Amino acid sequence: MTITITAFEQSPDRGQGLSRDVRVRWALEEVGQPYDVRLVSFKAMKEPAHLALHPFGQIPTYEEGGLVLFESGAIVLHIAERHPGLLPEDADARARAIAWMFAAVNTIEPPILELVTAKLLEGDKPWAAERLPLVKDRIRGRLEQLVTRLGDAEWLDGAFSAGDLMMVAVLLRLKPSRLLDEFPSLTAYAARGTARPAYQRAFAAQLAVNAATLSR
Ligand SMILES: N[C@@H](CCC(=O)N[C@@H](CS)C(=O)NCC(=O)O)C(=O)O
Repeated sequence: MTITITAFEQSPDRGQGLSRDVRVRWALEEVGQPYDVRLVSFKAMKEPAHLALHPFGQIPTYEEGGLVLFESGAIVLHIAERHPGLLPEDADARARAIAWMFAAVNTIEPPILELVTAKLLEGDKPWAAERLPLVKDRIRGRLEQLVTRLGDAEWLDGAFSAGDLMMVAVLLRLKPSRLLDEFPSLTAYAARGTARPAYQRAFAAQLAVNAATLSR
């Protein structure tokens, strides 16, 4: 069955790979599933046809036969459960890998998103300069805990899993702020993720879209 995902017609990051379709592309590349991409504009995302797929008018979405999914974490979990390669066979190890997926989107990503809000949406507020260091320190606190848990390991829990895929994708969102540079072991962890051929293919595919739209 054909898999179709949605992505930005023109990503605000101009192809730096920070938009959330990249994690879905990456998962599909890891498990060797071909997929089609339907590009949507910001305007189209808020129109009924797209809202029928995604109640919040965002990307990515995932369509496969009669199945429609939204939320990048849920989509990656669906892919990982349907195809071998992203979740361990052992039931306990599988549960732990899924816990890391939740940790990525539920514990690490929220303070990172707060930073985006503080800079882009609230940067002109009179209290912005005072708030920014607090937001950054909250991220640092979480990253320190992650450093402790990762230790000298290559991946978070044994072999590379969907938990690492989601965690690396979330950490990459720190690129513009350079906060990740303060944590060499996490920088190296993210680099191991982005060195994977599946990530490289996913990144190249989204970059090609953005390069094409920017050159128009
Ligand atoms: N929690 C959602 C967040 C989806 C999301 O924020 N998508 C962004 C692109 S990365 C988007 O569509 N932004 C446009 C908008 O919200 O209008 C997920 O992980 O899929």
